[in-house]
Amino acid sequence: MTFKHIITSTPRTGVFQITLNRPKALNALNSALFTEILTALRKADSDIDQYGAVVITGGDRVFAAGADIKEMLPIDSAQAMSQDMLSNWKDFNSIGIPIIAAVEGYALGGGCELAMNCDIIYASNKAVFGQPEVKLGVIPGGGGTQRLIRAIGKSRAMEYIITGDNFSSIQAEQWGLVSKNFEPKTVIKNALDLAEKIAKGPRLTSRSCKKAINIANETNLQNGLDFERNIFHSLFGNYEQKEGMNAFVEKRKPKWSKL
Ligand code: DAK
Repeated sequence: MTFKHIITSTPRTGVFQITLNRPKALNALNSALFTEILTALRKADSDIDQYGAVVITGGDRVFAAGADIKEMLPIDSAQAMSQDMLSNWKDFNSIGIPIIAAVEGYALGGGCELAMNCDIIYASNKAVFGQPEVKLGVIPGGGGTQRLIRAIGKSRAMEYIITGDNFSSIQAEQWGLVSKNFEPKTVIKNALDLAEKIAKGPRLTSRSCKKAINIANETNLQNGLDFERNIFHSLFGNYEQKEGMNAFVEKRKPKWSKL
């Protein structure tokens, strides 16, 4: 599988890495690039024997400075609506494999939204987040108004989306948007370590964790609890549940891979 705007690799066993590769445009997310991300994600998602986790990164300098402004500039609202512009972003939500964003430098606009689409965000302590769309005369369109409020609360989301001001990775960690901060240029390594740890674990079960946690953002507590219990029940009898519980009883390490 060859791509123009991303590089894919398998740097660790079970780990699929996607590196955004439009450095001259600060990894601006044009529609072709986003389609490539989805294609690559589907590939990793469809092969649970090969892959247990994904890392998405922009490399050591920048994560992504947003959707491609030059691509969007000439579009009018009739075209945006008739083409359902960038609507394939929602397909990201159907990916079951855990995804870690490794953020260095700017994660702005669609870049911040791409990171928030991922399941875990690791970032450099010098990384910069923001939803500056208001300064372009638009609002966030890739989930920013919906996901930022859930991550950092209403008052902060209002302040930063309405002003378009950036916020630091240190703030992002304190507010719960970022899971952990690291020294610059060490984020990818730390993200790969985490991805490898997840990939070495029970892969069906980690996907089930992801599914259940994501439901919490989308439904009320009672429905979420019902959903969680249904997933819990459904896991009984599968290889990972038998192996995990047998290993505990037999006082040995579980062997998660059947290969
Ligand atoms: N789009 C296109 N090109 C970009 C870009 C972007 N978002 N960001 C940077 N570039 C390009 C610059 O035009 C420049 O290109 P050349 O002039 O060299 O050809 C090159 O990258 C280097 O940028 P700068 O010269 O500006 O670099 P600086 O270090 O001076 O500044 C910066 C870095 C990140 C502060 C600055 O580039 C900047 O402010 N960039 C724009 C940030 C921004 O406004 N981002 C939000 C874009 S709107 C949706 C999904 C997603 C979205 C919408 C809908 N749906 C699912 C419906 C998302 C929308 C957005 O993200």
